[in-house]
Amino acid sequence: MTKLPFLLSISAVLLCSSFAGNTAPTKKTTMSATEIVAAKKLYQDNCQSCHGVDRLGAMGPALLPENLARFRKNKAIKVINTGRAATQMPAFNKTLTESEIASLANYIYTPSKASLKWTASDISASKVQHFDQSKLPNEAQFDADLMNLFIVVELGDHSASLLNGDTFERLDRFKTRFALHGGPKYSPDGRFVFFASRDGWISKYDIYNRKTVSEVRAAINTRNIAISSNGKYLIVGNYLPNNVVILNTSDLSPLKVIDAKDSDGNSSRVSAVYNAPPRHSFIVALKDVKEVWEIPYSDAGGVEVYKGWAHDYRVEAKAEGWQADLSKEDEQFPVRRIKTDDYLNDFFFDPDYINLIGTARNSHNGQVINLDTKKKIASIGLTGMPHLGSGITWNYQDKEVFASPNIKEGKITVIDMENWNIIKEIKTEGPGFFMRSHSKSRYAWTDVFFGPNNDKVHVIDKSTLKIVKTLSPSPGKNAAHVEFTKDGKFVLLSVWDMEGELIVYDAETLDIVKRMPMKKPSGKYNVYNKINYERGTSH
Ligand code: DHE
Repeated sequence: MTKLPFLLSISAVLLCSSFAGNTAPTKKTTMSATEIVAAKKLYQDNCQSCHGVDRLGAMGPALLPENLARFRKNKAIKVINTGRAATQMPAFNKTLTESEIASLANYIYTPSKASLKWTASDISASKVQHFDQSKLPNEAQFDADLMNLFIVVELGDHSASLLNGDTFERLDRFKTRFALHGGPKYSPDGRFVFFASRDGWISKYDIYNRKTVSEVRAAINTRNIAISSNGKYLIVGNYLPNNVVILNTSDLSPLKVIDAKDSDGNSSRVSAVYNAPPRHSFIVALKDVKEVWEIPYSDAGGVEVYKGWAHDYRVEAKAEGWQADLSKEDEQFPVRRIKTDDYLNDFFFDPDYINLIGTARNSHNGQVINLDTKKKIASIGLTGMPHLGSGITWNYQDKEVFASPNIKEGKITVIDMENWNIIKEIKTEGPGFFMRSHSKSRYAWTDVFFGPNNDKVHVIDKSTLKIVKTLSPSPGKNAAHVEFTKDGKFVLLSVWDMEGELIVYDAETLDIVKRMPMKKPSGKYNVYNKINYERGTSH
C-alpha cells in the first residue's frame, strides 16, 4: 500500500465537482472494537504523517468528530477517494479499497480517547526557554541593513533561513517546528519574528542574535498568528481547541484564552486571525458560525491610549452592553461580534481597515462588511474561489483596485474598491495561490500553483492589467510565492521542491540575478515590507 500523505483538508468545503472513485458510503455510524483497531492501522499507515498521532492534526487538520461537525461523512469519503484541490490531500482510490475508505471515514467520526483540552496552564507548562533574553545583546551581531532582511521558510526540512536582502547571503539557517503555516510575524521594530506551526507551537526568534529564544505550545492545532501594532500581543487562531489565545510577546505567557462560540453558544473553529493597525484591534475569522469578531487591544492604563482609534469601542460597548473597560488589564480583549449572512473564513481588508472583504469557500459570493457599522455593504460575484489572504491593492486609473488569485480557476480577479465591481478577470495558465507587488514596481507577480502549468509565474503590468511575461524558472517544478526587497528592486521566488531553489530576479528587467538551493522553500517575508504594511504584500 502506498504511504502517500493523507492531507484531508476538511477545513474548507469540498471542492471536487466530479466523483469517479469508490462510491459506496457506509451507513454505519458505530464501529466494533475490532473494526476500530483495523481502521486505526489504516490511519497510521496512510494518514498519520499529515494528520498527526491520535488524529490531532499536524500538517493536515485534526480528524475528529468535534472538528467535522459541518462536514458530512459522504463528503469525507469523496475527499479520501479523489483528493482535494488547493491542498496537498492526494486521491486514495487507486491505493485503498472501497471498504478501507469507508472504514477510514467511519474512524474519523469516532470519538478519540486523546484529550482535546489545552488550557492556559497547559500553555504555560509547555514553555521552552532556550536563551535568557536579558543576557543577549541588544544590537545586531552581524552587519546588514536590518530593514532589508528576509525570513525564508523551508518546508522541506522544517527550517528557516535569515537572508541579507542586499547581498542575498544567508545569515542563519535554523530548525523550526513541524509544518509552519501562514506568515511569520515581525515585532514592529523588526528585531523579533514569531512563527506558528500547524501543531500549535509558537516560536520567538531573535534576529539580532540569530537565536530561537523561547517557544510555547498555544494549542493542539493552529491556523495562524497576528501581532498587535504595539508589539505587545500575539493572537493565535486555532482549530483545536476552538479558540483564540492571546500571548504576551515578551515571554510568550498566555494573557487570555477566548473560546470561539457565537452569541448562541455554538462552537467554531477559528480560520484565521489578523491585525487591523488603524483600529488597534485583532479581527477573527470563524469557520463554523456566522460571526466575525473584532478584539480591540490597548495598552492598559488610562484613556490616553484610546486617542486615534478609528472606532470608539467604548461608546458602542456602552450602547450594546458588551464589556469594555479596556484600561483594566483583566477586562482587556473584549469580543465585538459582527453578525454575517454567511460563513466567512477568508478575508481581505481595504487599506484603511474599514471594510472587510470575506468569502466562504463554498459560496460564489464575496461579501463586503463595513467593520464600523457592522453592515454588509456589497456582494461581489466571485466564482473562482479567490484566495483573499493573498490579495493586494494598487492604484489603477486613479482608483484603488484589489486583485486576488483564485484557487479553483485560472484567473486573477481585479475589483474596483470604490463600487466593488469586478473590473477585469485576467486569464492565467491555471489556478494560483499567491500574488505580490511593491509600490515601487510596475509589476504584480502571481503563480500558477495548481495543474500542469504549476512551474509558471505570470508578471502583470499594473497599469494595463495585462500579463507581460510568463516565467518558468525551473521547468517541471512548482514555482510559487514571491516577495520584493525593501526598495522593490528585486523579487525573490521559490521553486517549491525538495531539490528547490530561491531565485532572485531583477524586478525591472525580469532577469535572474541569483539562484540559491533550498529545501522546498515556501513563503518569504521582508522585514521592511511587513512592518510597514507595504501594499503589495500580505499582512
Ligand atoms: Fe495557507 C497563508 C489558509 C493551504 C501556504 N493560508 C495563509 C493564510 C490563510 C491560509 C488564512 C493567511 C495567514 C497569515 O497571513 O498569517 N492555506 C489556508 C487554507 O485554508 C488552505 C487552503 C488549506 C489548509 O490546509 O489550511 C491553505 N497554505 C496552504 C498550503 O497548502 C500551502 C501552499 C502550504 C503549507 O504551508 O501548508 C500554504 N499559506 C501558505 C503560506 C502563507 C499562507 C506560505 C503565507 C503567505 C504570505 O505571504 O503571507
